Amino acid sequence: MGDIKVAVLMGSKNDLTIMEDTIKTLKEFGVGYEAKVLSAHRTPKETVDYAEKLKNRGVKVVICGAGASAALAGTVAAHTDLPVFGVPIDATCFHGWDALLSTVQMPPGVPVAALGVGKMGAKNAALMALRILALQDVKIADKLGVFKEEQRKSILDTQIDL
Ligand code: RP5
Repeated sequence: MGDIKVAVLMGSKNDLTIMEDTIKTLKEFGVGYEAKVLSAHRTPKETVDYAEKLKNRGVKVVICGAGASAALAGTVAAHTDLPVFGVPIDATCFHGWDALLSTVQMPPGVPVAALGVGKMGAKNAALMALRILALQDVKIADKLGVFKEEQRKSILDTQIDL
């Protein structure tokens, strides 16, 4: 897969059932990624250390999935200049509302781009990362074009007689 272009973080190994959709999409496009479990609350020093080194390692985009009082994306965004996407995860009795609000409601000056809750957000986070990479990589841009066309056809193929 070559160089690591996208870092995929999650606050718990239990988040992998959602974040595997991010990883699957990046794999399908053949983009180099690194997946890691790091918690803003439970491994704060390691999270900051990891975030601070990302840019010099050549990583271009960061995707963070977290549930509950989801601080992972915000913490990473505070410690890197790279674009950071947050995927809120349904992990508590609040069914993702807690993580959504934590992720989307960042103070001005520390941007996190929040995706939808759960698997749809996980997949779209990968697609957004690919769109950013595609600005400077024509191969990824071409693959995104093919993906879009296949998606269009698959919807048209599901028509039913009414
Ligand atoms: C968050 O707390 C994690 O991202 C996870 O979604 C949630 C619960 O963590 P576990 O108890 O499953 O490790 O930090």
